[in-house]
Amino acid sequence: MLDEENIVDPSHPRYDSLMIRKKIADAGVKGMLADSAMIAHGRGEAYDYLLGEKTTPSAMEATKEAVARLIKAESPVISLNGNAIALAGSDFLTLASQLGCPVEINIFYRTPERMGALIGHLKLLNSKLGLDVEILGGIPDERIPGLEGPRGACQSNGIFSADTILVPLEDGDRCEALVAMGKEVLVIDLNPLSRSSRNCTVGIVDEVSRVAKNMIQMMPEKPAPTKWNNAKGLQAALDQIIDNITNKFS
Ligand code: PTJ
Repeated sequence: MLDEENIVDPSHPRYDSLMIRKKIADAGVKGMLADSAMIAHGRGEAYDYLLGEKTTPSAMEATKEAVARLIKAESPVISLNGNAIALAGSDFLTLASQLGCPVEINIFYRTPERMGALIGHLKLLNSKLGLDVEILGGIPDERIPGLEGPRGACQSNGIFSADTILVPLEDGDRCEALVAMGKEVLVIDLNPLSRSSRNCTVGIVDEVSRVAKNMIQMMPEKPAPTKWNNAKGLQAALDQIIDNITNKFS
């Protein structure tokens, strides 16, 4: 394991950010991640920096809307990829347990080795947390129409039949394919300009581990869905970035 914890002092101004990065590095060593995982993470970090590295009011609203839709759903599923599991695996299992829904591992760069490492990691977290959340994805028996190759593989009792899916850090193709299947797609992505953010039902422009924690806290409030305007939420995130960088040095 990388030893940044002993190298970086907690008083370092970027301590939290460096520790989040360490989670990705450690999960990479365990074989859980795609080769490009750190690049994807770096892209997210850059947007997070511009957003102020905290949950904005518009992101909190979008998170609440997503929670409301997950509660109202008949068959919700939390789709998890390598980065989401590395950064917020425990919290997504907790959320799934609150919702009474399964999680499904659905990865872009699918290999048997990575699937084994990710399933093993989630099973370990399940038992550490004393939870019994169903972990799907290991035995795919269906395909997401329009997605070629191993990345289209999914389970009939999970993503394939779900009416509402929470998809953190999704790639644009898969988000579009899930929307085309008629599902409500709730995306967590720090990039408000990404295809996933633009094409989903509710886009949460915030860091995945903060969102997972916020969702867990909101669950007991049982929020009700509204008529969500996704474009308005994304524009608010962009406005926040513009506000944060305008006249910085004048
Ligand atoms: O585990 P796999 O095989 O499914 O692969 C996962 C990655 C993330 C490597 C793969 O899906 C990928 O390459 O994703 P992209 O196309 O780079 O998109 C990742 C998106 O997530 C980007 O828009 C980033 O801004 C965003 N992002 C990165 N880190 C975070 C994030 N959003 C929220 N929280 C983060 N921590």
